[in-house]
Amino acid sequence: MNSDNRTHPQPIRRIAHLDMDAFYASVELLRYPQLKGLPVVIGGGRSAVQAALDALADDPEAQAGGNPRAHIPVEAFARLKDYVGRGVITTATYPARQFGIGSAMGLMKAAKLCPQAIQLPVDFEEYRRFSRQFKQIILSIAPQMENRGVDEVYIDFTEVPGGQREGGRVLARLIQKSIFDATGLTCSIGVAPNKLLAKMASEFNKPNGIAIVHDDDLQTMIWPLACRKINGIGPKADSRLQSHGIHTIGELAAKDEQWLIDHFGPSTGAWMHRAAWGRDDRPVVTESEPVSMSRETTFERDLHAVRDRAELGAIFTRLCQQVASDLQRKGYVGKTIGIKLRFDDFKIATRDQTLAWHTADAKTIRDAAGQCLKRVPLQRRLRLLGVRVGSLAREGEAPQLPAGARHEVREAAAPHGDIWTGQLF
Ligand code: TTP
Ligand code: MG
Ligand code: MG
Repeated sequence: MNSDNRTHPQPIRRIAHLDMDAFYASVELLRYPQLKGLPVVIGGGRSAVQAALDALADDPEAQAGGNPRAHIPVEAFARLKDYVGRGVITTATYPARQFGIGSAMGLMKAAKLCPQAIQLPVDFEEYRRFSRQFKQIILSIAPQMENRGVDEVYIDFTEVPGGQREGGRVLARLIQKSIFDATGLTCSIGVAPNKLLAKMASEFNKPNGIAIVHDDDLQTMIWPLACRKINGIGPKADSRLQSHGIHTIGELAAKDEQWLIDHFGPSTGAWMHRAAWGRDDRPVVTESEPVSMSRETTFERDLHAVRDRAELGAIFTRLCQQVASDLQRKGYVGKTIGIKLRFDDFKIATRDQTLAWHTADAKTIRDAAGQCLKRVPLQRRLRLLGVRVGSLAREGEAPQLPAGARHEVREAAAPHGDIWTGQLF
């Protein structure tokens, strides 16, 4: 395949898959550089770190550098051999992996393989922070990016300047270097004609590697791999394929499409055939930052504000809890709390109010939404109730309510938020 764009009226589709190396562990090593090169696993709740940090509180040298954690002696960290409990490993450093340790393994089982490995507890907040940071860097270079979880993304290189040079290697190198320079973290990138092949390619040269796959590399680079390497073929499908003597992607590709359809059904069978031949048209789906999050529900029967007060109140509270948990799960806080009502004549009313601080707290949202509700005339029966939180900011990037303080939810003086418009939702 021609990797140069000049002779083609349409640029060749080049899709990258980027995956961070030993992500949780690598983030931890940034603040514990003394653990570099050692077997380290992340998982289990307990931490020996706090006691060690307390011991350094009066050590001027440790406090001077801005990261006292870097001064904790290696001996002070918890070892796998001392672990008791049912905790599971989220990830392990590459030196730990040499002992056969990996994700999803019980810590006590791992202790048998490598008793001297250092154990650190998970700190999701820290991983999310670095996750946001590396994705921001990618977006500043290549705007067509699809989030695939905390440590990986797809990137459409097709139209990005330099995205076609050396099949994508030049741009991949630039992204790797930019992420490393800004964060100290390494990643691996696969660039291929589509997402399916890019996902496989990003594993080829892990860690800190780049792999380039073109259409005509299918036979040499993809077909020798185990079927499990296809994202979507899990252990169950794999063992069924094995029972038919199909172990590699090449063996899968050699099967008749109809045979696969007969054995795995029309949709899975046809998909397996396409995948084995390296075909995949799925676009890279970019997402913009949400401006608001809302939950609404249509009642099974129309409810009356007074006669069905208890039922309405319970539904209202649940909606607020759901929005709050949506916000918390996705890492957002919001400042404008709004409600939407639909009456039995299908007319819609909305009200909102803006708080002094951002929040993702269910009770605060419930209080503010309750104030909004008081501003709506409620003579008619209700068909629908909705709660919305807008003016969103990333958690940690908006001014937070001082610890211990309570949100002031105002009794709003003048109604604001037009009645009969649904545009807030
Ligand atoms: P992965 O990208 O699968 O693994 P990794 O980044 O640790 O290592 P690799 O270099 O092979 O990519 O997962 C990303 C993070 O997700 C990982 O650091 C920890 C977490 N995770 C779990 O919590 N449980 C799991 O079973 C897996 C696979 C990952
Ligand atoms: Mg990873
Ligand atoms: Mg990953």
